[in-house]
Amino acid sequence: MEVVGWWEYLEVVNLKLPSLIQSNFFEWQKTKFPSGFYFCMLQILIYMVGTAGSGKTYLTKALADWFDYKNLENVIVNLDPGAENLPYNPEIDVRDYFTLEDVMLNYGVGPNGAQIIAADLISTKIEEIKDEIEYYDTPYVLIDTPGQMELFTLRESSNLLVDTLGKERSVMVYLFDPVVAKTPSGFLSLLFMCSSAVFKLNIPQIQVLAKADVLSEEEVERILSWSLNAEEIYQSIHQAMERNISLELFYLLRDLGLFRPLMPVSAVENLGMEDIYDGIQELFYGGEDLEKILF
Ligand SMILES: Nc1nc2c(ncn2[C@@H]2O[C@H](COP(=O)(O)OP(=O)(O)O)[C@@H](O)[C@H]2O)c(=O)[nH]1
Ligand SMILES: [Mg+2]
Repeated sequence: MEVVGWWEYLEVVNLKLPSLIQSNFFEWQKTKFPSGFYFCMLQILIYMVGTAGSGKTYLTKALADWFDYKNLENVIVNLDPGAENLPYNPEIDVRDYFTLEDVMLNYGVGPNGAQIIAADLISTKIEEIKDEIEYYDTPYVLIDTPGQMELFTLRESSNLLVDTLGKERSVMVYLFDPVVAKTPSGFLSLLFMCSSAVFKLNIPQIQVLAKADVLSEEEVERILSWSLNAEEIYQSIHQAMERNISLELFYLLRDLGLFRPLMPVSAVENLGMEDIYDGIQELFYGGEDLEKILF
């Protein structure tokens, strides 16, 4: 039996992952291919998303190292054309197609204009990036997105990219900047921002409290309690701000499913990598480890 890429197979049967899981697809697949060959190694795309300086690039490196340590094959995609001194060597790099400097020279614009043009230019290289990713065919693809979050989340080219690479195999790791998340109003703002990323890109999200090593234990606990409880953050905001904010707003956020436990992570201390991995397994395989399902 020839190895069939999972994406080709999905195209043939036209099924989406959730229905595969519900229909006990993996069990069916084992009976279909009793020789022990299981083709369906789902290639999962992990997008790192967060505000500028929140730690996306360093978390990409730390997670890739952890995957390597666990013998989980992975590749890194750098989507930041302005990246300098990356801590990792990306297998796939948008800078191979163009850099921020190229854009500034060719279009006669400054760095801000170039960032926006570059974000849109990515849409012209999607097929090439897709081919490169599929050439590697590793179960995990870590995608480091451009510095400023809005360059990725608000541009139409990102929707096109996520769609073309495959929404059904995509997850976003959203990084809460620890310094911003420390204050109640900062935390609430980040909650709005991460929900805007979900609305725009329409893929599942794992929320992490980045650089947790720079916070005290009490600060981490307080931020985690806000992420779990609408009333808790409402009370804190009420105390800290002069203005009245309706409790209904917090209930709305809660009912939209935005209050989810934040995972503290640190690229410096290698904290939380397993939690991210478990979160991904939970999303795609209902908590079962991939290997347990396939073998
Ligand atoms: N203390 C600490 N610093 C970090 C951590 N991750 C990143 N940084 C630092 O934060 C800065 C921004 O990180 P970077 O990953 O480039 O952010 P990005 O703009 O979101 O990609 C860098 O100077 C990193 O050294 C972390 O887990 N702990
Ligand atoms: Mg970066």
